[in-house]
Amino acid sequence: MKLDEKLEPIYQDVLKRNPGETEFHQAVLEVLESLGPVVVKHPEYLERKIIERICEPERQIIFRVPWQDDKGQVHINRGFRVEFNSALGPYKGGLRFHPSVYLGIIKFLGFEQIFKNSLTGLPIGGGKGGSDFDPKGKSDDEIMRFCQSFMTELYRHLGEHTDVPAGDIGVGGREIGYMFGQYKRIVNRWEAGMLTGKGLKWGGSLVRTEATGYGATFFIDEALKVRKDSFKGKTCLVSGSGNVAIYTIEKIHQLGGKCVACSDSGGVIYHEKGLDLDLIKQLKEVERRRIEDYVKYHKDAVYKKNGNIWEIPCQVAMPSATQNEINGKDAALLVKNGCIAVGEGANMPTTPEGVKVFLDAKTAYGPGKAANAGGVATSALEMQQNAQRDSWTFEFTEQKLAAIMSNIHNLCYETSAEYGAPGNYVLGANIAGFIKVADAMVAHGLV
Ligand code: NDP
Ligand code: 2IT
Repeated sequence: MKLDEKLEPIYQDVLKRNPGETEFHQAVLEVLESLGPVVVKHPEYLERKIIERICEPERQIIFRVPWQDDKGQVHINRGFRVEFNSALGPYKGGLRFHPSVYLGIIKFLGFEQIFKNSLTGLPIGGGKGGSDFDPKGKSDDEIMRFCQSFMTELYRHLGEHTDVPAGDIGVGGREIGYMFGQYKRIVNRWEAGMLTGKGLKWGGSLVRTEATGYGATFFIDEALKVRKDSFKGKTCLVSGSGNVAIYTIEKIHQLGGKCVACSDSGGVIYHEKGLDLDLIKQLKEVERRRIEDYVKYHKDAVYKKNGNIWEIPCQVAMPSATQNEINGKDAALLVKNGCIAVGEGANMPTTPEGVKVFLDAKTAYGPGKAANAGGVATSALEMQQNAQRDSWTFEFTEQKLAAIMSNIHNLCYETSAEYGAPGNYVLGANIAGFIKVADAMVAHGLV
């Protein structure tokens, strides 16, 4: 797609100012491609340089994280927090611990987060952080020491009204616990609202663990409803086998679909009669093992080392592992094999070539910033409960999540229709997410 001539120089400037950050470039281009008709309607966004400002993080923090392993060896990692945009609320977004993390990854995630958080309708700005630390194979003590060292620097930038991190790849309940403990110790305050994804016994919210996967499934359920269809009887693929994947599988099964495959960075599990979710939870959440062990318990399942999950025929695909995991070829294969809906639990899991294939095929394609917004939305519900010193029931919180996802779906659908492409959720999400932030920035003056 060609960029609007007024937006092209802005994109060129982003390329020049952020050399080598390819994922960030990709995320910016995808949003700018949708904004052509918006700046025609709203020349004030160009006059006030709103887009240039949105592409420049408000603050970027990079710091050293020294820690000692169980043998006493010293290791040095790099920590990041990119506080991207606070027009709608305190910076909000997860922390990712993965060896592939560098500034370009955190900036793409932080940039996406601005629009995602805007779509939730809740008062949260956009931010993201993390480290190139690799949690794989580390002992519990090593994880704790790393989290403590990470928080010993990051704490000074956080606070319930300033910046509120949560989990992402490699960061779950255990890591949030260690970081909360260290923050509390340093500031000498029990400040529940400074982190989300907390344990249920100390300020966490029911449904936060399930929220991203459940929410992505609710979004696609809404998109299927538009087509007078549902999950009932659908064969589904869910990539990954972490937090988002597990609760996507759970909700799909509750809605009558059948997930036949999941994966991790080592390979793919295919189980034709449907995945055994209790076993996956036991292996991944309780024992922290690899997904290949699944076949030790189910002789009729197959494990394909380095396999490509997208080769398996399905009607619904839910990429829930990482960025750029579906390329143009994978997308074409999915469509050819009868896939009618794609819901992105992961952030930016489809390459630009893949997105084009889905849009051309009129696939019900829910981009990450809309489809996976249930996680951060439920984080905002956790903050609401913390502020009220209250805790809500599972049913009440899940109903709120379902309503939020339905609203996001409808907002994206209506916006896509208003801009002449009904059902193009990429356009709908980018435009609706952007306009709310842009209007707040106009209202706040030149800051
Ligand atoms: P987890 O760490 O719980 O799980 C990640 C899963 O993805 C693992 O199975 C992992 O396999 C796989 N994976 C990670 N990196 C790669 C890679 N480079 N190649 C292949 N597989 C990979 O993370 P989450 O489930 O929390 O996050 C998954 C995705 O969802 C991410 O894109 C994240 O940004 C997004 N997301 C998460 C939210 C949340 O609330 N947690 C909210 C919204 C989006 P392995 O163990 O082999 O590395
Ligand atoms: O990508 C995401 O939205 C997340 N990792 C969740 C962020 C949050 O603050 O709950």
